[in-house]
Amino acid sequence: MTSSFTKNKSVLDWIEDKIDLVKPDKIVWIDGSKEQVEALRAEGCETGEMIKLNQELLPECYLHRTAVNDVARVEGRTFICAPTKDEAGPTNNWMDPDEAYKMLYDIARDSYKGRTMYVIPYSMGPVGSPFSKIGIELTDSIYVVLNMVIMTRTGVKVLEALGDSDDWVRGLHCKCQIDPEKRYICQFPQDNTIISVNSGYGGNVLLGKKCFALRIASYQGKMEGWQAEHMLILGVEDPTGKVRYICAAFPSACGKTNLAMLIPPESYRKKGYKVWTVGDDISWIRKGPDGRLYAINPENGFFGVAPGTNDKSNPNALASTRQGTIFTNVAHDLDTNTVWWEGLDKNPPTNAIDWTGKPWNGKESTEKGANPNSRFTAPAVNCPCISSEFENPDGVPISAIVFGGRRAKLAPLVYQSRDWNHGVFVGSVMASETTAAAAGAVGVVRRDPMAMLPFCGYNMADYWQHWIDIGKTLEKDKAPKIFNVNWFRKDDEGNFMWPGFGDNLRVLEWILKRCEDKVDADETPIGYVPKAEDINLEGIEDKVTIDDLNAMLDVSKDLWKEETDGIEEFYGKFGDRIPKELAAELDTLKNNLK
Ligand code: GTP
Ligand code: SPV
Ligand code: MN
Repeated sequence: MTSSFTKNKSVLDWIEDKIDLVKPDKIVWIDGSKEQVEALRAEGCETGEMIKLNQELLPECYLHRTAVNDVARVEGRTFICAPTKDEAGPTNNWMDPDEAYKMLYDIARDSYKGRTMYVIPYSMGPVGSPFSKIGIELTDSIYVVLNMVIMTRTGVKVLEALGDSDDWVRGLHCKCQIDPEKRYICQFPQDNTIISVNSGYGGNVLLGKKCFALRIASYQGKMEGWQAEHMLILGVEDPTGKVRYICAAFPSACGKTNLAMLIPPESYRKKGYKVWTVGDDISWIRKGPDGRLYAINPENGFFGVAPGTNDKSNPNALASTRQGTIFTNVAHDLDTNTVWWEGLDKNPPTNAIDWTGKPWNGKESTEKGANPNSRFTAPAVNCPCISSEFENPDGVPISAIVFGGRRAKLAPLVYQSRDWNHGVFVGSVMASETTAAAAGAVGVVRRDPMAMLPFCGYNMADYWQHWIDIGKTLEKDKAPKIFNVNWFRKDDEGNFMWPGFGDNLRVLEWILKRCEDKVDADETPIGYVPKAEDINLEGIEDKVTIDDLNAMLDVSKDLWKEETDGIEEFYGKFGDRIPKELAAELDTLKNNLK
């Protein structure tokens, strides 16, 4: 094969091979130009894949509806195709690579007949940054192309940066018949390859995101000495103008986008506090020349949860969606040709189409207008609080790493680990209630280590070992401090105890003070917990009392003893692959609880 876009033989040979397999009518290279994007939007509207929204209210914005059986990641059909089952580990689905290729090629064969193959060269991370990695995704979906153009850096400049290297991630996506019985999302970490068939939804098909930037990249990081994590990155600017950066890992739909774009409470704003967004979902982390850990956001946009996003909860996210955004599976207001979702405002449209494509009257219907996992794909540049360091090829230095999840009971509002290894333990035993971001039951507590359960591309125990090993290379005063937070603790009536959202800055302030040894804490069996009076409640004294705070910070020995049984059972799945440092941490916890 020849092409005017690249002479890279590994690229051309691979594409030629895939053309032979899927047999497209036409091949289109995504060059990164505005004209091409415009033409694809128009074509998407002609085919009915995209709906052009009111261009005065929502310029360059479009709506897309996926098939009703295809609205979330499918963890049960996601496979790590490593050479052996052990390399994938007990928390991943595994398939033998040869068998997987054969099965996937049988499904994909001839599936582009009568269709166009789009070739998307993309960079995860700023083009040319030492952190960045290149991928090529082949797809037969205009929706995928238009999303990838927002979520990643695409086009000719990426091929130029690649040159004739064969260090790039191969991605093949085939819509096929969107048959849920033949839907497979397969990662081949040893081959830098991803194959996704029979889906058209977000995390299943935007292959740069979870498939590459987490599953493949976590494996690359293990081999190359860096880390790929399901973490937001934010900068907290204090009144002196100093900015300190925090990475935080929460499971899907547990508050990363919201925290990353936080608006400080009024009392903090008056003092001069600001929060800057570097990333809302994924961090690539490596040691910098000064011995500290640095992080970049490999993405270029936000694929955010729509429901609940409004001008109170997250005005920055809402503002990010006012231009150049693709909405997926939200309600379509026919009167204004705009979009609506639950929690946007108290005024649902009456003449609308719901996410399934049926007529919908929001004032009368008991059904939801938007799918609970409906999403917006918004360019990062739209975000009013985007960090000036967003494009910094060297990343930002990390002061603190924060883990967190949805726990109605047990986990206190915040606690700090005693040191790096204990922090890795805290991340490894994270548990959280499941959400609509993945197909399946919602609200079930499950272990989700480092929020990476569905995203770790190799054996989770080896991944923990990698964390321990990274820690060994860090000098004590340069290693980020590690914390755990829980915004979701509930009282006996089932109400959230902590107001959350902007008020989470109060907790971040305590975290940053701890990083600089500026505040004391109480030592408990699980780690350091704040003294209630050290969490600033200025402006919310009527909502949260010191007694409430004490209740949120409570560490119940009985509940934690039960928890250690669960941890022991979970660790048991990994046999003797569990790092000895983590086994020792579990022993320490058990002793502390005696
Ligand atoms: P993914 O994109 O799936 O990785 O999700 P995410 O982690 O970015 O979650 P997001 O910020 O979109 O939040 C998901 C849900 O959690 C939304 O419905 C929010 O309203 C809710 N949420 C976020 N922050 C808070 C908080 O501090 N308190 C409470 N109670 N809910 C929150
Ligand atoms: C998540 O589920 O964590 C997401 C959305 O960020 S998806 O891209 O579908 O994985
Ligand atoms: Mn996510």
